[in-house]
Amino acid sequence: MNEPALGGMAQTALDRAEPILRCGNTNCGGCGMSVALQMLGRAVGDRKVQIVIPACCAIVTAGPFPFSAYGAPVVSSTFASAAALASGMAHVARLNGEPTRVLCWAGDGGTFDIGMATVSAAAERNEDVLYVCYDNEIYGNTGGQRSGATPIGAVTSTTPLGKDVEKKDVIGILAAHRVPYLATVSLAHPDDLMRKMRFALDERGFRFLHILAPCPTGWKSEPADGIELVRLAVRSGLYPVVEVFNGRRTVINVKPEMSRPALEKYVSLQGRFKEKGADWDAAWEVILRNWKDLEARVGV
Ligand SMILES: Cc1ncc(C[n+]2csc(CCOP(=O)(O)OP(=O)(O)O)c2C)c(N)n1
Ligand code: SF4
Repeated sequence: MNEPALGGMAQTALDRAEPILRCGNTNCGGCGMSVALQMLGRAVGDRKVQIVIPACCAIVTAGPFPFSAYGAPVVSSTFASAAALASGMAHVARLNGEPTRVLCWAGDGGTFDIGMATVSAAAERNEDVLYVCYDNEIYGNTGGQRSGATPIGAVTSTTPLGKDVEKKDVIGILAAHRVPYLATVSLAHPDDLMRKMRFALDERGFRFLHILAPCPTGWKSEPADGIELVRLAVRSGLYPVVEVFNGRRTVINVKPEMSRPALEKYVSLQGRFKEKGADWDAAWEVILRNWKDLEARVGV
């Protein structure tokens, strides 16, 4: 069976018996997390995986027992304990001599905020876990409250006038733990995405992937615009596509155009920035400052 065409990505045989995300799931149309799960299934291929999912949209995706929308074993965890649970499962797999790779698949609320203590602890101990955060920049599953990942200016159900503090630098936080591998992943750059997912699946120790995951429901955007939104976020410089090895060596994988019109289009395609009217100068300043920090890390 051949994979359907996927952007510019080379077509390869689908060697996994069934996708990680099966059809018939309940995710909203145009959900970026769904796209990311489909890509994960392709990256996993015939590797054996176990997935820990804390409270978030992705655990609702699993559906009611005895049915599941997942084509891999999934353990549902509390918000705060996903990384701790996955650490234990990875040790059991190692002690049993199994080749199983253990993953966490968590939202930004469960990563940037409520799960951060166990993420930090697992990263510090360098547990053999791949932690993936799909970041829809809100607590999507419970009505779209703001999280530490919500960008400044975005209207959420708890920031009706727009959030007034900046998004947390989760890559900086994880880099400070000196984990073997961490990367940001763009759904609009499938070759880079697939390479990173496969590398992260096979690498040992704590690995962290961050995926910007458009959420039409929370972002008040058209379901069909999700990938274009990610492309605009990358082009504008808002979403740097990078990887960091051992917390020290940072590589920029996609050179952005640093395009202010791309930022303006990114914002105008979403309803969540409309409340206050966008402060273009402030938004642009944040992007330029973040890039200066990033280039200092890279040593440019
Ligand atoms: C300790 C705790 N507080 C609150 C909740 C309710 N809750 C379940 S899912 C969720 C939102 C999760 O947000 P996020 O991690 O960003 O994932 P998303 O829903 O956006 O996919 C909340 C607040 C909970 N299950 N446990
Ligand atoms: S609320 Fe957002 S993240 Fe959750 S299933 Fe819907 S589109 Fe996906």
